[in-house]
Amino acid sequence: MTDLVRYTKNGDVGVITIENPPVNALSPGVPEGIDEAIQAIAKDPEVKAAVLIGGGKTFIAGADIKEFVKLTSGTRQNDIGILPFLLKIEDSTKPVVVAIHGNALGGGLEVAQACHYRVASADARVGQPEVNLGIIPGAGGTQRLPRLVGVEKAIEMCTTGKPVKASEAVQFGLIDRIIDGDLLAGAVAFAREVAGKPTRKTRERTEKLGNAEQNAPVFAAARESARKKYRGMICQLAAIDAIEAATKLPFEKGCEEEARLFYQCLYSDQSKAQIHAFFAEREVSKIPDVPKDTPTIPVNSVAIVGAGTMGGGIAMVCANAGIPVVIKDTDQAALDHGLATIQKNYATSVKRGRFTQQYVDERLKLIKTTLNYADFANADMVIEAAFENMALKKEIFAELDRACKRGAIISSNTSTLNIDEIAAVTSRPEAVIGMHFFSPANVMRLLEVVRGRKTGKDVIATCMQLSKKLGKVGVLVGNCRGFVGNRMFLPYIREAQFLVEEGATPEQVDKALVDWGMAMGPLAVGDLGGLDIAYRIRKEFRHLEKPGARQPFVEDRLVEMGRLGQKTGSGWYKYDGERRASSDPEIASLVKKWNAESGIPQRQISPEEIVDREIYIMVNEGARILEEGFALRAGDIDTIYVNGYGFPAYRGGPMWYADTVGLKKVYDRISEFHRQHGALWEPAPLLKKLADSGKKFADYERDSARAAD
Ligand code: ZOZ
Repeated sequence: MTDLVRYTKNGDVGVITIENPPVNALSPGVPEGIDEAIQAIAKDPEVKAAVLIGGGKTFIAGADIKEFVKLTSGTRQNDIGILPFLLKIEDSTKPVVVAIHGNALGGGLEVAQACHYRVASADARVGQPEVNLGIIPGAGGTQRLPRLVGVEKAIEMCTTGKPVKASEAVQFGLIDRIIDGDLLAGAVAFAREVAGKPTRKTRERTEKLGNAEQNAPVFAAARESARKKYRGMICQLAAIDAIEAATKLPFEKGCEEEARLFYQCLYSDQSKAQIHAFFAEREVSKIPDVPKDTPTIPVNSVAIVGAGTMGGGIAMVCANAGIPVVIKDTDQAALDHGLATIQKNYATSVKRGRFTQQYVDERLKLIKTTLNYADFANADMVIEAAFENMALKKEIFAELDRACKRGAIISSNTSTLNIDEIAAVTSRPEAVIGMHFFSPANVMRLLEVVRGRKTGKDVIATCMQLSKKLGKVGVLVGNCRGFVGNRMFLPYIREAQFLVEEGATPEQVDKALVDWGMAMGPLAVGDLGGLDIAYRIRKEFRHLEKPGARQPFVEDRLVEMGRLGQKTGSGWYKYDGERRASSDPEIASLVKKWNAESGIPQRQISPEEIVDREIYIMVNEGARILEEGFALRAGDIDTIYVNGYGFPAYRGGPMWYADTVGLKKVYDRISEFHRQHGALWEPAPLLKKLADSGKKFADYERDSARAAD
């Protein structure tokens, strides 16, 4: 056997164990090792059946994604070659039982499908998540899965990419038996039950494939829904095509079609971008001066200041992770209101089937309220989520310094204020850090962890670890105005206003960006969050703008008219009682009038120019952030944008996207905008440097980054 696969015997059952930590990916050596074991079993008259199982925490989590990168970058020539070895498993005359715990994902589930029987622990997860990487199953999954679970379920699993629990998969025939207790022992016993019986080859099964007439409307509906739900993405449609091939072609031909579509997707820019996003998300936890073995502080209880929208959302996040929380506010009415909102949000989740009532009752028991800081005395961590005002935060932090035990982490959820200034009012700035959750906190995956000048490394390590426990993607950023996400987002929403002030309609601006892949247009986003928020920030920080720099004016006027967005029924759009947007003729005439008064020349603006200006203004700011060291890597900025700002994963994030366009081209276009629109478009020095030397943001490594100071 190879080093990655171990073969042992348990009496008359051969046990093949994959030992390729951490996730038992199908790296080179794993298929070969399994193949050798299957051959050994075939030759051994004592062995009547086989069990295939994962060593460590999981079964196989899929193909080795690093091998895909080698293929597409040209450092590996041959294909991945998993298909032929799966045929050999399936052709074994002695039954092969796969025993699944942890995850059987992608190529891992495809291996399982080629085995004759599948048993699993109840909490194991099985899925075809390839679409999250912009590809489709490439080792027969689109051909065998519909044979096991039917066309509709196969389409659902391959297009959503969502894994299902084994306890659910047993109901639709993907798993044959759930094993309670010791999985290996249960699987060996199962193997003995089926030993000697004729083996069933999945590829020869046809009973669930349906016929052309039944399938036609299913495929038509699936394509229509995929086009809507996954706007602009190609892999979901390719997965549907491959599954349709399973229903129309013999297995071998279907596999050829699957391979063609698989490679088409794999070599696409979309897949390269999504694979980048996958690895970038895992890279964020690597902080050069905070190594993996940095000691962490146990966080077994959290105290939250403020029962408003953010405080309540953060309380739910903690409770969902099993951490008890106490929320403090200044009066009982605020606490009652906050708690009622939390209860309402949980009730909605129960109604939608996301949580059971029992789960919610348990979570609610973990949430307490108080009017006194004295109840913070035992908290391991505080998250302050009060109103965004420096004087108020300073007052609160001085109180927290008095109330909290030594060793507690004291964090702020501020999105705009200076963490060092807040930390300076305490006697322990090393315990102070920013935990910038995004709204709604219980939904959004992104969490910016903001490092102050004096923040302790143990505090950083703890917050990064905690973010994972809370189900968030924590990204360490430096302490600059707006941190990373909002620092780039402010120019983006400002540019959207300039476009309107030059003659584009709000609809044209938003549509160009939505068509390009953004989850929402920038003006609609403003309406959703409330135009008064950006208004306040603009006013508060106006003195820091470059003197004489162009300022937008239309949105300020909308706010001054009381058009604050969705909450007032009108902003850039008007909204009905269900908060559905429609174009507002009043806006069109107001903007026309104001624009005429402003003297700004009016013109038609193409969708291409709208997208270039919107995305490149962010990229330019991102380049500054990177050079100034407020983000550790370009990939960290991409992770922030894909997880917190509705940036399409299939474009990889703003910095990756700029790399794919080519930094010389991006620099030239930004220089053109600089000539046309002035100082706000001054190209970032790093962008120029990389463009001149033919490099990419992905190549850029700063010697010392402020996020790592
Ligand atoms: O890691 C989580 C996960 O979701 N992994 C990806 C699962 C996935 O997408 N599988 C499908 C892969 S594509 C595929 O299988 C295509 C296919 O059909 C085969 C095609 C064959 C071609 C035939 C051509 C005709 C997971 C849920 C598994 C675990 O989550 P955790 O939070 O516990 O751990 P992570 O995410 O921090 O990961 C730990 C380390 O493992 C690395 N890793 C994970 N999955 C990998 C992988 N490396 C390579 N390949 C994978 N599939 C991950 O990068 C991390 O590494 P470090 O260095 O950051 O620790």
